[in-house]
Amino acid sequence: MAAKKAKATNTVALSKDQFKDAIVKHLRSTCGTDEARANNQAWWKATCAAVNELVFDRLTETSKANADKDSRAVHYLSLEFLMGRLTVNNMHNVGVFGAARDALADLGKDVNDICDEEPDMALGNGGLGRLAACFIDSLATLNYPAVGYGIHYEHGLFRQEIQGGRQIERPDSWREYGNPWEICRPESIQEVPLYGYVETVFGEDGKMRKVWHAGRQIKGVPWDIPVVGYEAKTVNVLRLWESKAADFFDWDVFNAGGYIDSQSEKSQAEAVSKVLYPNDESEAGKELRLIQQYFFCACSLKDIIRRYKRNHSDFSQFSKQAVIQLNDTHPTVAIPELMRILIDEEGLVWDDAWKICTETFAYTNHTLLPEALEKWAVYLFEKVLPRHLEIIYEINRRFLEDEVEAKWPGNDEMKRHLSIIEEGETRMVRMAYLCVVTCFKTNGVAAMHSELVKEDLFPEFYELWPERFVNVTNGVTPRRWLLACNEQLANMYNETVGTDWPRKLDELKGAAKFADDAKFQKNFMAIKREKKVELADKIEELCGIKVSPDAMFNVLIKRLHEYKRQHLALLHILALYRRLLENPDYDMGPQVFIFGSKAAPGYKLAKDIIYAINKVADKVNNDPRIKDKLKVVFMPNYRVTLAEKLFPAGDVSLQISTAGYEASGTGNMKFALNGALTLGTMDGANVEIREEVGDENIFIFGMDCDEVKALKAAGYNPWDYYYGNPELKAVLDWLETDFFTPGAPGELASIKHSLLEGGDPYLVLADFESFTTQYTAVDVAYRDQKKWAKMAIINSASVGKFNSDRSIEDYVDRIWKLEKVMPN
Ligand code: GL7
Repeated sequence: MAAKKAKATNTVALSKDQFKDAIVKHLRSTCGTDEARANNQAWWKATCAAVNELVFDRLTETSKANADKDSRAVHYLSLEFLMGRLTVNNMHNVGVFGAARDALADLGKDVNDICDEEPDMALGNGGLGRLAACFIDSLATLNYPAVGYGIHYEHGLFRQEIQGGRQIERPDSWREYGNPWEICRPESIQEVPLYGYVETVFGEDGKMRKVWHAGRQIKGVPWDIPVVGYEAKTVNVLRLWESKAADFFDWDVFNAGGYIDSQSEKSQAEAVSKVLYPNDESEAGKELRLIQQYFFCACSLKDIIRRYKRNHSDFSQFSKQAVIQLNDTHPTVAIPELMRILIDEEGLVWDDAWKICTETFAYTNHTLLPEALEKWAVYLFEKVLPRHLEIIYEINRRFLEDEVEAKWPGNDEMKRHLSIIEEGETRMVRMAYLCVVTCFKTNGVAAMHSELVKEDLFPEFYELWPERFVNVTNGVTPRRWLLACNEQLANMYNETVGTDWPRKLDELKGAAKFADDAKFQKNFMAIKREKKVELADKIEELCGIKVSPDAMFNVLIKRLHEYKRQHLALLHILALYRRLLENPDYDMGPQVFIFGSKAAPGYKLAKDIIYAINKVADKVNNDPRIKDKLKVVFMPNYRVTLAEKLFPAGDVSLQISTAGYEASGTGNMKFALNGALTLGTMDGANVEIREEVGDENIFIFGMDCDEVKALKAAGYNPWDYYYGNPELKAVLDWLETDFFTPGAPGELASIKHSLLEGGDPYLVLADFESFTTQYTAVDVAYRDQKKWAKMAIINSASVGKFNSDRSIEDYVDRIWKLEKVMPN
């Protein structure tokens, strides 16, 4: 096995001594210091530079091979890439982690301390952005030609501080002191027009043309982040655009003494890539956000076309060479932009341009939440992108008059219903409709979600074009989410099933036959305990709370949203606390509830829920009466780096969204892979996890999607549940007292009100009883450690399907039709 691993990497990897020399060299030549004076930051940068010697060579080789072969490539357009840290992952992928660790140790440094210097690259909000990061890792690992395109935000997702139990948002500055992984490419700068008006002109040939006279130009500067495939020769690129003023400096204004004025254009232009919008699953609805979307689509399309033109003199082969995947509707404006380029700049006729667009674009839907389905006011489009609005109108006219009319003749109501333009007081562009009308494929992200996309979200479009709708179940990269974050379990698997599993995750299945083996169970649970000890230390360091690694760790980590139902878990905690107070001998094993979550800054109730968790935690953790049987922890600033500590340490993975609302989830996959048992609803990918691990190795509770729909249709009344369950009533009423907020009654009341007067839109009260009942079963199961070990092993060994490499192969097979270019 060891020989096999060496063979895969020894052509390029460095030995420990070579690595040591490289670090020392870079301390001097790259960082301008030496071993005696360098601080950890310099050691980190020198280490990255040493890794980059391998990475950059492969990057150049990959792009040369792609150019030489003129290969078809996927262009993954995403407003978010939640990369986290890159150093450890890149070391693993390039095959030098061991050499680097040993080299640093020889130099008196601990690899973990050095890698801890790296700030998270948090250019995303949550699951959607992290999925994009996993996908580009898999694309490189599988040697597929691919480019990720996004925005080089100066500030990523805000840093969360907790003060007095409340969330405070602080700016994130991930590249304040430079980032060794990115390369600026001034040779590929693009200009982006904005605002202005459209003129109709007639050429000498009598043909009509449209000319967009832009009111402003901004510049897009590309920054490339290498994306290293695991034990693969491919290094792809994530290209992120930074906005700059087109004329960097207005000298006339400056010379006339107007320094401030000359700076204002600069700062306006730079505002475009300044911050990531922190809204998760809700529409941002701001002019700047539309400009962000257009800015990165325009830059990316110009880049794609520039590359295409190196080998082609017309557009006849364009859709054979390029497939563009729209990661949700955020990059939809790329559609009218490509039409504009082809017609206005390249001189194609409408039908030819349209054919190219419909063969080039594909769209992934990531949510059914109505508030997350983007709509842009027509007047805003008219102001910022006047030519694009004309194009959208024309796409819509042809769609309604040709396709809708043919299918539903004379049906004006249907035309109104399916129109890309929504009529009303403020006319709106429905971006998802524009996607479905244009794209050759529309996919959902889990089997159940893809069915709902067809049945509930786009039923008429599905009737029109059933062949366009496909499913691609999400996945996660096992390199980051097992190999790099859980070295102990990774090593155990190396010894049990060999070392191919980081690519072929199905191989873990080989470990399932040891699920009953006492020795294997002991080792597996010892590793879990080790990861729990590590997490307990972190909890004490960050929160000052002592938790026992022998307690059951229940973990709920994801963005805060009512549909994700963190408050359902909170009500359950209150119920347990109450039971313990009423009966100190109440029979339960010691339990720790661990939350990690950011709330969108403007989402009041979400922030109230964070506050409530912290207030309940204060009380519960310091109540001697319950003898440490229950602990509640809210870990501040949940992000990829913290997630890497939490997933390996979880015993119970809470996936408790209202059925039908969580499109997929990906944390559910990371937990199962690391041996946690899911307590979840029949929602998103939970459904498929259950299929893989078996009904007896997962705890399902609550209503399924059909039951949710039926209850809503019948008229849901949360008061029935309030009056029907005395324990539920008691814990809800508790929130109104000052028990958790001494001297300030009512501070937690907004949660109760949202669940009663507010109508409880996500059916928290309806699922409460089933949740608490199932939790008792989880507690009982956990106390039988042999049984639990068996279930945990089966979970970890059975989730090979959720490798993001499999997702990518599905995309390639069903949508992208790519061929591998680099040899392995
Ligand atoms: C999301 C879904 O909510 C989540 O269930 C899914 O796993 C993820 C990736 O497909 O996409 N949709 C969405 O808008 N966000 C998500 O995380 C922010």
